[in-house]
Amino acid sequence: MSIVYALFTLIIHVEGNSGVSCPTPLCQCQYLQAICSGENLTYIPRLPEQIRQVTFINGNIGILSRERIGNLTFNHIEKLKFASNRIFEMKPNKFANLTWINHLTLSLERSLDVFDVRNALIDIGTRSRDLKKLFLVDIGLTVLPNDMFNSLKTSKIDMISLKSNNITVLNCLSFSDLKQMDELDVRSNQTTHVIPGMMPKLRILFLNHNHLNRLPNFCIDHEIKSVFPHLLKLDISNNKISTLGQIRCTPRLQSLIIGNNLIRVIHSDTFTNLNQLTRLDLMVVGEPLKKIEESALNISSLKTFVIENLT
Ligand SMILES: *[C@@H]1O[C@H](CO)[C@@H](O)[C@H](O)[C@H]1NC(C)=O
Ligand SMILES: *[C@@H]1O[C@H](CO)[C@@H](O)[C@H](O)[C@H]1NC(C)=O
Ligand SMILES: *[C@@H]1O[C@H](CO)[C@@H](O)[C@H](O)[C@H]1NC(C)=O
Ligand SMILES: *[C@@H]1O[C@H](CO)[C@@H](O)[C@H](O)[C@H]1NC(C)=O
Ligand SMILES: *[C@@H]1O[C@H](CO)[C@@H](O)[C@H](O)[C@H]1NC(C)=O
Ligand SMILES: CC(=O)N[C@H]1CO[C@H](CO)[C@@H](O)[C@@H]1O
Repeated sequence: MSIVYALFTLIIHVEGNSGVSCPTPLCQCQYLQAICSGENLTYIPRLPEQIRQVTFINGNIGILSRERIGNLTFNHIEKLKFASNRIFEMKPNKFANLTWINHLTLSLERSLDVFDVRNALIDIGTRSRDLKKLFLVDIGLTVLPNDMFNSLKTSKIDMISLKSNNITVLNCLSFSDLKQMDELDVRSNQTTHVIPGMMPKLRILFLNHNHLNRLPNFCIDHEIKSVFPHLLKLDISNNKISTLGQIRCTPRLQSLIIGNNLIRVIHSDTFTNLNQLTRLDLMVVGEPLKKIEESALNISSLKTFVIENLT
């Protein structure tokens, strides 16, 4: 039965697509990729069969619905990107039939409602297990609903970028059901607080260009357990951190980028728990940094140390 069904859909698929050529000048197609753009991009056109990656940029799409996205269901779309298409509404189920998606990007769609975005993730999460990378960049996110990413817990998601939004509180509990998360990028937001939440495989965390005035707490369970036991790289530069205590609960940290904060003194015990640190970047700590206490930089694993403008 399932073989018959598979053959049947295959035949429909092949027939359905044969002879569809690239809808120029709306789109440019090259090998597996199509890029569609411009003022005349008010709908989603049908694309040649081989297309697996599609970008819609600088269009005027307005509303995304299942009907309007229907033309994409003839392709095996793996990477889908919408950037600056004046999308202001996303109807339920729009992505439900796109079961091969592994990269999704929504960027510069500043009129989107956060609940529409959450529902889009539900569409994808409930149908596709393949989603690996999610980019929600510069779409005006401020407060994330607690269940924002819940639907992705059965997916293979390993990277989320929330770059260039206006998120003030980063609640890591929102990600703790996503067991494969390797990288989280929250740079260029307005984050003042990070709520700790276990992310057992997280290796890379970007928190640079935010409004943090202290280093987040990476410890739970009475300060003995790390929330990010595998964190290798932390970029927390360009914040408003004025004092650094002893950095704790990041046992595997190899690269710490901490420049451009308001730190005045680096105390001798600051890095003593970082036994695997190989790169420390204090670039342009500049004006405020007056003193590095003796032996603070006595880190035997250190290979690269960057500093500038120490007065
Ligand atoms: C959009 O379509 C109109 C009418 O077909 C055409 O005159 C115009 O050149 C198109 N604009 C672009 C950017 O392709
Ligand atoms: C699907 O694509 C065809 C051809 O590109 C177009 O004429 C049609 O309007 C599209 N359908 C929708 C629902 O946008
Ligand atoms: C999309 O999926 C629905 C069921 O979820 C189905 O009825 C519909 O025919 C599908 N559309 C296409 C174009 O495959
Ligand atoms: C985000 O913050 C910037 C700078 O403060 C502001 O100009 C912009 O309007 C804010 N956007 C939203 C969606 O709140
Ligand atoms: C540097 O640390 C080592 C042990 O890690 C210690 O033996 C040594 O005395 C320290 N040197 C200074 C100058 O503090
Ligand atoms: C501190 C910081 O860089 N905040 C940025 C967050 O992202 C918005 C863009 O959405 C910028 O305007 C802010 O400057």
